[in-house]
Amino acid sequence: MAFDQEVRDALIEQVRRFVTEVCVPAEADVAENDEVPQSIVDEMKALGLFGIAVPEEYGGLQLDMETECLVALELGQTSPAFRSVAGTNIGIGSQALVLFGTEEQKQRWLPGVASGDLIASFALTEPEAGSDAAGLKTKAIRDGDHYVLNGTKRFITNANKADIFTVMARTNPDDPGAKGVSAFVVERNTPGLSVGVPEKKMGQQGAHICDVIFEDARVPAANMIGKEGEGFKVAMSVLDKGRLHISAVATGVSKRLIREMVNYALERKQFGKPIMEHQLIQAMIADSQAETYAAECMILDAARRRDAGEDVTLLASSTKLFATEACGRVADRAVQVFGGAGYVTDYGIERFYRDVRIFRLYEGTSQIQQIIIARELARAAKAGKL
Ligand code: COS
Repeated sequence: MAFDQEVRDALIEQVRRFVTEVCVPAEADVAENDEVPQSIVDEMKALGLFGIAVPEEYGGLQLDMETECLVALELGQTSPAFRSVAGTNIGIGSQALVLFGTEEQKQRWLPGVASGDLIASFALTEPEAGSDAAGLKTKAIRDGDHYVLNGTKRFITNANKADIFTVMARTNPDDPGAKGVSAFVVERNTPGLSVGVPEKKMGQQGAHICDVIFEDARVPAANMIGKEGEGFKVAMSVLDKGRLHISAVATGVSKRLIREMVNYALERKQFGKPIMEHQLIQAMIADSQAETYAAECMILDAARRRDAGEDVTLLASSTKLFATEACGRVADRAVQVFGGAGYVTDYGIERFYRDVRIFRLYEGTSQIQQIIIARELARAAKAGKL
C-alpha cells in the first residue's frame, strides 16, 4: 500500500518512540535473561509490527518495501533481538505465503501471522545445506493426499516459538538440485515434527535458533506453496526481500552506534580535550557516517525499485553485502572509539559488536552475495542489458 506521507511519518514516529522508550532501557535485561519480556512482545503486537508485510485484507498493514525498510531502520536502533521477535513474521516466515500462497492458505494463516498470534518460521538450512541451499536433503514423499517429511533443519530462527514453518523439502529424490525442491506450510502440532533446544550463540541473546526435526511427519498436499518443484524459487524470492529488510536492520544498528560514538567522544576527555576533537577519532566516526549514509541510500533505492515492480536480485545482494559489512566495520570502530569501555559489558557496545556479526552470515553470507552479484552481472551482459 502506498502510505500517504502523514500516516507513514506517524508510524515511523511510533516505532521510534517504542524503540527509545521501551526497548533501549530493556536491552541489558534481555541479554542477561536471553528472553524478550511478554509485555514488550504485546506492545509489538499492538503496534501492528508482526503484520507490516501482510496484506490489509488479512489483517496486516501491507507496507510497501520502502516503508518497511524505514520501519526496520528504526527497529534496528536497539538490540537486534527485539526485531527478531517479529522478524520472521515480517519476513522469511510469512512471505512465501504472501507471494505464492493460495487464497485458502492465506485466509487460514495470514491473519494469525499479522496479529502475532501465530509465529511463522522459515526452514531452509540443514546440517549439510547452508550456502548450497539447493543441496538440501529433507525429503517430502507423496503418499495419497499427503507428503511424508523426513530430515533435519538447522539454525531455524524462532523455531521454539513457531506455530507454522515454511519448509523447503525435496519432493523429487531423483533430482538432487533446485528443481527437486518444493515448499510447504507445516504446522507445529504435526505428529513427527519436533524442535531442538535453542543453541547457545555469540550474540543476539533473546532471539533463538533451533533444529527442526521431521520423522515421518505427514503434511497435507494442500499445504504446498506454489507448484511442485518450485520451492527453491519460492525460497529465493523470499530471500530477495529478506535481504533488503536485514540491510535496513543492520543500518539501523550502524546509526545507533554512530550516535553512541559521537555522544561518548564529546564527553570523554584525553590529552586535555574531548576525544571528538582528535582527528583520528573523527576519521573513524566520519567513515562510519559516510558508509551508513551510503547503505541507507542503497536500501531506499532498491526498495523503491522493488515497489515499482523491478527484479531486485542484484540490488538486494549488493545492498546486503555493503550494508552488513559496513555495519561490522562501524561496530568495530565503536569498540575502538570507546577504548577499554568498549570491551566492558556495562557500556553495551561489546554486545552490539557480537550482535551484528550474524548479519554477514544469515540470509546468505557476504560470499554468497558476491556470487549472486557476479552471476547477475554476467547474465545481464550476455543478454546485452549491462
Ligand atoms: N528469484 C527467483 N528465482 C531464483 C532466484 C531468485 N532470486 N535465484 C535463483 N533462482 C532460480 C534460478 O533462476 C534457477 O531456476 P532455473 O533453472 O529455472 O533458471 C533456480 O532458482 C536455481 O538457481 P541457481 O542455479 O542460481 O542455484 P544455485 O544452487 O547455483 O545457487 C545460490 C543459488 C547460491 C544463489 C543460493 O543457493 C543461495 O542464495 N544460497 C544462500 C542461501 C541462504 O541465503 N541461506 C540462508 C538461509 S535463510 S536464514
